[in-house]
Amino acid sequence: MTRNRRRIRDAKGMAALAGVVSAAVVLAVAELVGAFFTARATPLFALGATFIDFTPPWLKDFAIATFGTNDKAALLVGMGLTIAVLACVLGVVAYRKWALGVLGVLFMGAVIVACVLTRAGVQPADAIPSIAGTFAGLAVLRLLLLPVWRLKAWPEIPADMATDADTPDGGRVTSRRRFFAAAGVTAAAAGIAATGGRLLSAARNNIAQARDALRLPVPSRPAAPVPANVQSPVKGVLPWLTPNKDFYRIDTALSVPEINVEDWELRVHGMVEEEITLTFQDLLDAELIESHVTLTCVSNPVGGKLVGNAKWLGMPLRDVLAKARPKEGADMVLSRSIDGFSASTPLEVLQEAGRDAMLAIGMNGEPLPLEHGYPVRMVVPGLYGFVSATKWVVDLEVTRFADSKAYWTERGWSERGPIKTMARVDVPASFAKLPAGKVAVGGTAWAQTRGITKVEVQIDDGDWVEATLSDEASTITWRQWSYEWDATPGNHYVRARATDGTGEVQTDKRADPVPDGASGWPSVMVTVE
Ligand SMILES: Nc1nc2c(c(=O)[nH]1)N[C@H]1C(S)=C(S)[C@@H](COP(=O)(O)O)O[C@H]1N2
Ligand SMILES: [Mo]
Repeated sequence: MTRNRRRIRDAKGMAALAGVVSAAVVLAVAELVGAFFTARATPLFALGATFIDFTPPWLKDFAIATFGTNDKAALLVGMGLTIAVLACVLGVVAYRKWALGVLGVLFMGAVIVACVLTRAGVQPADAIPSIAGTFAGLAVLRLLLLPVWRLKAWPEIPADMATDADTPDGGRVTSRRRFFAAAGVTAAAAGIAATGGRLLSAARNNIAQARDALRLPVPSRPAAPVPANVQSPVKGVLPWLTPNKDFYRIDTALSVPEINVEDWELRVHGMVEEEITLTFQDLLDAELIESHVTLTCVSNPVGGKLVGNAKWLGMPLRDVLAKARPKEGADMVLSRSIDGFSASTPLEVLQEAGRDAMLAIGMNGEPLPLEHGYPVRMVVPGLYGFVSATKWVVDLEVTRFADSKAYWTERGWSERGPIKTMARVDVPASFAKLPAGKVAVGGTAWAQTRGITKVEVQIDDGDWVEATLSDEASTITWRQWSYEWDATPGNHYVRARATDGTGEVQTDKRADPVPDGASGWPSVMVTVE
């Protein structure tokens, strides 16, 4: 390669690096300044949140199927890579034609500001961190490109010189080494600024501490006692009561909303005789109930783990609605979270006496964990989470299905979501290698509000054989089961199906999660040696 072509290639590489470092500065400065603004208003989170809102059902499904509950980490990594590639291109463009580069950076800045300002609950001032970041990034891009331009202007000076060189015009040409050092120091400073911003915002708004200090009241109606043998005797079947730390988490919130209980308010309005507003203190003072309820996500594939069982403490939604007195003709409650998610729940379900639908403040004896909706969420037995379990809930609008659509309904999912009867095989695991002889098979099954009355197991194409059911705590919790299989050498399929309290047998008809929940029989393939 001739020396000149090499210099051009080097210069382009340096310009691309300058672009990436500048992009890091945009994000870091916005993060630092953003510590003093709404927590969700920094560029990375606003971009990610906007992307999530435009996610079509098949992509959401794919993301959950591929990354499970790490879907958010995957999104952030994907976004980081996309931003890096764009920044390389912008760096080279700015190097070639500065004015065009400036336009490009300002355009990206405008996109970021638009994403920030369209989030729920932000104010115009929340654009300031992104604007500050954009201009800081532009300044750094200019500073880093200056030596690259000088290098181009003086082709007679060897590009790989060890130190800076004087030029005949009385100026200096920075060495490549100095350029890389400057880029490295700037990138490190950006990393420190971003981390500092995160720490600062955590310190300024210490919701985790407030949560730890919160004492929950004693319920007026405690949970019904749990029978002794709800747990399947088979080792490896997940615990009947899901610990909070293991409870699946599904939501569109890229950063968890941080709400002070002093600021929390729930507005109940729409087709009601009396509009009411509840404070957190009102909830603490109300007659609370406690109930074990199994939550299930509509995105759960057959055999999947997006289901969990906890003891919830809260105010019956029936009581909340009784205060507001819904008007004739209303058939739905649209619940909204502070970050713009919404769910449509049939009004009659929320008013049903035996249902235990509630505004929950406690989960397994603790205040709700931040990721599970602190300080207040909805819990509605029998319905998938996307149409009922609004976390960080702040608004209930009594309305009609004909008049309003919920978040996921607007994106191709169903407007209603009763949970389908489903069995799951936990043990043995898929592709397990087992010794021949007695093999313990076990799992769980759920059909919230109908209950589970039978679980059957089928080996390969053999007869369906009844499994042993563990005790039932209630029809709104899952029920575990076990079965002893006399395994013979070879590859085998182990299938299961449940029968619910109405006598209906779980369908073998396969359906994808979109639009109203997966169906089909779970099946694990094992090798017996
Ligand atoms: N604010 C908010 N609430 C939400 C969601 C959401 O995206 N945002 N997702 C719902 C869905 S799809 C499910 S399955 C449940 C999951 O609750 P969990 O994360 O506590 O298990 O929350 C529901 N509540
Ligand atoms: Mo869900």
